[in-house]
Amino acid sequence: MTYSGPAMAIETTLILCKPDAVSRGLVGEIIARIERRGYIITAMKLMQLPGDKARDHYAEHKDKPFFGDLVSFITSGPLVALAVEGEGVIEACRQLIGATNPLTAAPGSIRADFAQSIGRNLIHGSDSKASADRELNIFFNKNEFVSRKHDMDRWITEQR
Ligand code: IDP
Ligand code: MG
Repeated sequence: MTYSGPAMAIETTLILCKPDAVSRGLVGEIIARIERRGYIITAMKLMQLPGDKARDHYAEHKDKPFFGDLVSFITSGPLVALAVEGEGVIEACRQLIGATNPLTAAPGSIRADFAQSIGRNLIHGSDSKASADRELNIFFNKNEFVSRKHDMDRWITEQR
């Protein structure tokens, strides 16, 4: 008998390489870690975020003391927004990213490997399905997503 665990749903999450990641030249490093895990990018853009979208994206933090700094920072330069698809991708990306404070982020996570400070922690990843749906709408129009398959073979060898 073969074990078959519960089928996990294919999800999409929003990843942001924040302005510090773009300025430090870490976008490729971040994307490489996501791609090598087998997740696929279904939308991507380099953009400078307008203030209203930044306030909307971080609305849950609007009453926190750091909200002003957070909005000025995220709008201060170009960021790279990505929609990333795969089984369990929301939780998996949170693990790849590491805890909010780089000092307590797990060794090997992006924040532990490349960041020092909570206000310059390089990357955003949605924290739930509801957040992902809400945030993806802020960054992408429906027609900006491409449909892709996990069909690596035909991209490595010609299929005859
Ligand atoms: P997350 O990015 O790990 O989901 P959140 O708690 O959602 O963390 O906070 C959003 C962002 O706000 C963080 O990534 C970080 O850049 C910033 N932030 C969170 N807490 C603080 C703080 O106490 N001081 C300064 N910035 C903070
Ligand atoms: Mg968050």
